[in-house]
Amino acid sequence: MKLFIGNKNYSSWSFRPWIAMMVKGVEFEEQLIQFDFEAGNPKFAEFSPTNKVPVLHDDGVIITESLAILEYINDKFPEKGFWPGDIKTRALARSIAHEMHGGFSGIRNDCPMNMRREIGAIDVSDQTRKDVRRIETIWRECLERFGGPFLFGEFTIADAMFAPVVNRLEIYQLSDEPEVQKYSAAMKGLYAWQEWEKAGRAEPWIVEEDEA
Ligand SMILES: N[C@@H](CCC(=O)N[C@@H](CS)C(=O)NCC(=O)O)C(=O)O
Repeated sequence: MKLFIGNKNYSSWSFRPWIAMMVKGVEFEEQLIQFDFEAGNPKFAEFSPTNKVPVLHDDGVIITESLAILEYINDKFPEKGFWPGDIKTRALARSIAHEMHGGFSGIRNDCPMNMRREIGAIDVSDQTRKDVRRIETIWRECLERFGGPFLFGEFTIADAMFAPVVNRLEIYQLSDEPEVQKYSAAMKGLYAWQEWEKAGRAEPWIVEEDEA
């Protein structure tokens, strides 16, 4: 299996399947293709039908869309617990994973993931403030109900989908809720998180439009 990803400093969608596979111990080859937004990312066309990353190639199948990649990995390794085992809990986990995938346009537009950015607040839109309140509610309810340290106890795809948000809430100082701080500490304590962050910080490339 080969996972094509963008810059670790900025590529929030790439981070999701990458961290899930690392946390669950799935072996894969990784290929990082540097963003070149000015030129329209021409190299992406060589491996990605959507011209976007992440993309997973596995034995003749090409899977685009972060959440579809995660579902494929779950199907391929059902024993690894990518989703909660209980049907109703799994439905909740899928609900919030899909909400992340299809929503939160405010925080996604105003606050790019940026592993090496120094912590500091920026002006954000009302939509972003609404997104942050909703994220706080989701995390608080999940942690209270399932006991942490991750949203459904053990790390699942739901955590992978929210991983870039952990970085955004921290670097733009968007929340001081104690539950957010606790959850962020659990996520940032993962070896996989630390490896991704270290690599992102070491990258020399600057993407101006992602420097908020
Ligand atoms: N909905 C897609 C979004 C993928 C996406 O937008 N990826 C960005 C990088 S994080 C990208 O490849 N951008 C390149 C471009 O738009 O030219 C997913 O879930 O994978």
